[in-house]
Amino acid sequence: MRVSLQVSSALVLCQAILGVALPAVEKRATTTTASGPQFTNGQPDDGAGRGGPILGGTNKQIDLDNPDNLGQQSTDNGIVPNFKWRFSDSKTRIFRGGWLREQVIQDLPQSHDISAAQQHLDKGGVRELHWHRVAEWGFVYAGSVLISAVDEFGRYQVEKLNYGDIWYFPKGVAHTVQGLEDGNEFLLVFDDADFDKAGTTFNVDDWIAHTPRDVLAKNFGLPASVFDNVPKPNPNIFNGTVSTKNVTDGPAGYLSGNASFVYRTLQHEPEKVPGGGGEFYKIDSTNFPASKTLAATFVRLKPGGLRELHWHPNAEEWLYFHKGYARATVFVGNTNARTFDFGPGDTAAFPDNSGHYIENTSETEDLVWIEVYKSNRVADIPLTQWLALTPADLVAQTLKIPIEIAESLKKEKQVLIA
Ligand SMILES: *[C@@H]1O[C@H](CO)[C@@H](O)[C@H](O)[C@H]1NC(C)=O
Ligand SMILES: *[C@@H]1O[C@H](CO)[C@@H](O)[C@H](O)[C@H]1NC(C)=O
Ligand SMILES: *[C@@H]1O[C@H](CO)[C@@H](O)[C@H](O)[C@H]1NC(C)=O
Ligand SMILES: CC(=O)N[C@H]1CO[C@H](CO)[C@@H](O)[C@@H]1O
Repeated sequence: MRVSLQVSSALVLCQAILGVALPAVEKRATTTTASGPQFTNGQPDDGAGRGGPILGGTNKQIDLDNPDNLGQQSTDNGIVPNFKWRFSDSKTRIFRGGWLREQVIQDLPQSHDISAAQQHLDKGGVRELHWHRVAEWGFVYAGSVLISAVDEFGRYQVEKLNYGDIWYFPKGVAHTVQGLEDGNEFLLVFDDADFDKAGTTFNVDDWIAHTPRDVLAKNFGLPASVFDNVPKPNPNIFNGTVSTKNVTDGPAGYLSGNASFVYRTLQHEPEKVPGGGGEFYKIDSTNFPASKTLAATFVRLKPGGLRELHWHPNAEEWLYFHKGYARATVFVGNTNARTFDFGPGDTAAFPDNSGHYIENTSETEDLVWIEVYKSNRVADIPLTQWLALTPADLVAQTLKIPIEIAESLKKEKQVLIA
């Protein structure tokens, strides 16, 4: 009674402010409620008396893509911050030679450990020579690129990378990347969330342009006029021609074997996935020794598959969704949980140690994503394995389930359940 009184006084107020009558709205609300849950129609209405239609401004497409933001999951509870960022909401910086769009802590404040970007290089396009005060990790998902790097010992590496290949440049290692095919694109991940902070990236021409000319002359033993055409401001990405020169005679040799900054994911066996739900590659310092501050997985989950309920004892989880559609609920403790819907180009950061799953919500399409942790290793504890390796009677008493069920739980990690 009190509710309907409030509603009708609100309506009267609206009518007074807008100078219009709103009976049609009221009628639509009643109709909506009568026809079952409206989440997949983009309305926060469970069809059973909770919620109602959105009458104000809204982005219909985003509502349709994110039914869980509309309250679809009745198991969600509490105020849980947003853990998702769409690269499509980033400002794309366009250059001759390619483009770049980032996700930094100012975009996704819940990503405390990691920032990231998608970068595109045309054939011959160059991400100019530079270094960072943070480590850089890259995953090629289209075309192929040339990477070139030099470390503190004067060791160097020049390699062509293709789909699925990964690079890791430790903090401070000098490097550059060039696109080799008609279209080349990769994911960049950094082990610091505040990537745009001053003092994070150092570009070669920016430095040269801001060094006294007499010092340049002395440093290189060359006339200062050699550097008259160094671009100001530095372009970041520029169009160029594909490199044909090799580096030779490095006094400290080539970065190979365990010192290599390159890991060719698909040339290795995936991890064992007893659950049979897809493929799971782990790339961390146990198989890619250079990658000491970032650990990753590359996952393909079949339609209907589930990345089993688990948490990570060692780190916050950063995610990039490459293909397909997903749903994940993040349990953050103290009765609080929130479900998110993900599609291609979405990123996310799940809090350190929060419980979660990832489900493929497509009937037909594989779900492909990348997880990155600011850690030297990938680590998880699955719910099922935990319960299976705890005295069955304690599990049964805690969850009020039959002891036979507690005794039958799988002791091996399932990882991806079909
Ligand atoms: C880069 O773009 C500029 C401007 O269009 C053009 O003059 C130049 O020839 C291009 N360079 C290469 C290597 O394609
Ligand atoms: C550069 O090195 C690659 C790989 O070692 C070799 O195949 C290629 O012929 C070399 N190119 C030149 C121009 O020396
Ligand atoms: C390379 O690293 C792996 C894994 O850390 C280690 O088992 C192996 O002994 C190392 N090989 C060499 C030649 O150092
Ligand atoms: C093919 C298949 O089983 N797809 C499932 C994907 O996940 C959603 C739930 O998130 C199910 O509704 C689909 O049936």
